[in-house]
Amino acid sequence: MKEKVLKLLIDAEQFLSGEEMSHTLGVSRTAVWKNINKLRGEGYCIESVTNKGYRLTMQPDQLDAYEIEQLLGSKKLVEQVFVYKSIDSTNKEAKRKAMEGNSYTALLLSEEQTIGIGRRGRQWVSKKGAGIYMSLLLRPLIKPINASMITLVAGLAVQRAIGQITGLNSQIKWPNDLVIRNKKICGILTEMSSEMDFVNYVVIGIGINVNNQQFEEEIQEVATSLSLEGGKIYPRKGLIIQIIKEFEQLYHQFLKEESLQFMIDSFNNQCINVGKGVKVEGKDQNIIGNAIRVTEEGALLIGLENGEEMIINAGEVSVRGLYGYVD
Ligand code: BT5
Repeated sequence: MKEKVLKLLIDAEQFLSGEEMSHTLGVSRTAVWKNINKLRGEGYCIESVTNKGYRLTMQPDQLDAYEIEQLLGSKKLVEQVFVYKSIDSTNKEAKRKAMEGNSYTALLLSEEQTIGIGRRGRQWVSKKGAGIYMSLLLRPLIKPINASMITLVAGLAVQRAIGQITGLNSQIKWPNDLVIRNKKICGILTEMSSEMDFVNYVVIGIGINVNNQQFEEEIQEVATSLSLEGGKIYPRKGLIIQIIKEFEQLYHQFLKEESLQFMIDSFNNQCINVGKGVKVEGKDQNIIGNAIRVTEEGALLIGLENGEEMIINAGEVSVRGLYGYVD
C-alpha cells in the first residue's frame, strides 16, 4: 500500500487530496494517512495543506525501482529495473537472471553488496548506502571480440556524468578505472557470455564511491569518493540517471560502428595513462614503456625504450605516480 501511495504522489507532481487517494486505492482515508506517515518516517518530505491534500516535496536518496523507471523515461535501453537492499553482487545477479532464460535488458542496483567483485577474483568494497553499485544486462548484436570495448564506452559515460552532476573532473585509467587526484573513484567490470560468433549477453558492472566519508584500511591509500573530493553529499539517483543517458548515446553509436573511433579523441583527452610511464604485467616479465594513446579498438598503444611500439589488449597496467607505482 505504501508503494501505491508513493506512486500516486510521484505521478501527481502536485497536491492530491486524501479523499481522491482513498478513492483511487479503495482504502480508507485513515489508511492513506498512515501510509503517508510511514513514507515520512523513511525520509520522504510530504507537505499537507488543509483543503488541498498532500504533495511530495522531496524524496530521500533511497533507490526505488519505480522512481528510477519514471526518471529514465520511455527510451528503452533497459526494459527492467531491479533494486535490492542487499545482494551478493549486482553482476552475479544479472548473470543469474540471464541464465534463468530471461531475454530482457535490465538495470540492477543495490544499496550494498556483500561480495562485490572486481576483476581477476578481486573484491569491490561496497558500503551500504554510500556508493552506487549497478549492473547493466545488455544484449548487443556485435562480434564477441568487440565486446571488451564496452568497458571504455561505459568509462567515458561515467566520466561525463560525474562532471555534469558534480562539476568534478575525473580521469579514466585504461581500461576500467576512474580516478580523481590519483585515487580511484570508480571501477568497471564487464563480463560476457558468448558463442563463437554471437554474444548471448554482456553485464557491465559499475561501482562508484559517492558519499563515502572514509574507507576501510585495505583501500584507504587508493580510494576516494565524490563527496570527499567535492565537499558535498551528492544524490545517487541523479547520477545513475545521467550515467544511463550518457551511456545510451555512446552505446548506440558504438553498436552501429563496432569501433570506438567516434569517441576515441574524447576518451584519450580524459585518459590518465596517455603520455605517462606505464608498467604492464606480462606472463614472464613486465613491460615498461610510455603510453601513447588508446586505439579505436580499445587497446593501449605504448612506446618501448628501444623505439618500438606495442599494442596491449588487456592486462594489469600500472601508471607511474598512481596507486603507489613509483619506480
Ligand atoms: C574493478 O576491479 O575496479 C571493478 C569493480 C566493479 C564493481 C562493480 S559494483 C557493481 C558490479 N557488481 C559487482 O560485484 N562488481 C561490479 P579491479 O580493477 O580488479 O579493482 C579492484 C581493486 O580496487 C581492489 O583490489 C582494491 O584495491 C580496489 N578497490 C576495492 N574496492 C574499492 C572501492 N570501493 N573504491 C576504490 N577502490 C577499491
